[in-house]
Amino acid sequence: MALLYKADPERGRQWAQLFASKAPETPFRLWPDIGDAASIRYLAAWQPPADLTRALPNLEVIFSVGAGIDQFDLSAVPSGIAVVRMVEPGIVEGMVEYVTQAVLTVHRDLFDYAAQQRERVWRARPVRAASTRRVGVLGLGMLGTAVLKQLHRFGFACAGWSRSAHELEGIECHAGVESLDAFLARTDVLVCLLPLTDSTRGLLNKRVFAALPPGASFINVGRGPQVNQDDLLDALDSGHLHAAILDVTDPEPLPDTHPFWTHPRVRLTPHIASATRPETAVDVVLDNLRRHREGQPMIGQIDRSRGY
Ligand code: NDP
Ligand code: OXD
Repeated sequence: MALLYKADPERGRQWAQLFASKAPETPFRLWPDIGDAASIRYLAAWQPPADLTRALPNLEVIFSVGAGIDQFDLSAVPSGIAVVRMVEPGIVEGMVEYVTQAVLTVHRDLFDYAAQQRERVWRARPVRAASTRRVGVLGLGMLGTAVLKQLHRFGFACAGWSRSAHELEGIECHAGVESLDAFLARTDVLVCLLPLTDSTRGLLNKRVFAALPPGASFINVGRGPQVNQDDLLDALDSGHLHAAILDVTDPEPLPDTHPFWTHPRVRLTPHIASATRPETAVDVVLDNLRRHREGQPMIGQIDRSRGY
């Protein structure tokens, strides 16, 4: 009943040490040294091996080493193999930090001050109260909810949007396509924390940007293909949108010639908003292994019909 790890080798070594100390009875293999392929029942991966069913004939569970599972081709994963996304406190903490700094960057006019600095201009702008800035988060899952709770503590006027109805104290919750326009119309800073699925691919397009109030800003920490990048560029260049902070793009990295690299009102980071932390992730995986052995539902098991 071995677990095979196939992702970043450096982190894999940390997983190996943690497994050795916390669960010495569970054989741990680090890709590409898989040993007896028939003994591998669990795979923790960013990308599974090609020809999965032949490579690992007795696989029972795939754990994504990230919160997203869109990197997997689910059509190549037999329905009997459970797919589990990473639900662990380290990812949440990192994402709350990243989105908080991004919202504060916009809120405290740091794009304007960067432009002023380039021109050697020393001029103060009025400081707005957080309560007058309306933040809207697309996605009310593990990450969207944690981010909104922190932004609510800062005093921002907070709203979220999801597929099904949610209730969160102090946060205006919208659900479903029919409520998207109302959500966008009240949003000065839009944050995307949606999973990439057939329904969210290309969702952030010119129609959505036009539905935001003039001067709104956009932060993407979901996935690059959720955004029509040409539409985003047009919305920035027309002045309708003030700024964009993008941790994810399509492709990653963008080609050298892409206008986002040098756009004065775009800030890019290389998909680092948040990352799984081995020290907390291994506990979650070990708990899920126990649940799986005992026939209990695993935390983070995805619903294939929804795609997340
Ligand atoms: P969850 O599965 O916990 O939450 C997803 C949320 O999105 C849910 O609220 C869900 O609605 C909502 N949703 C899904 N599809 C739709 C839709 N079509 N319309 C409206 N709402 C929808 O995911 P997480 O919060 O854990 O993670 C979100 C994403 O963040 C990941 O999939 C990944 O892409 C990205 N991510 C990025 C990282 C980075 O470093 N940039 C790091 C980690 C994650 P409902 O509640 O109704 O189900
Ligand atoms: C993730 C990511 O999904 O790193 O965890 O994007």
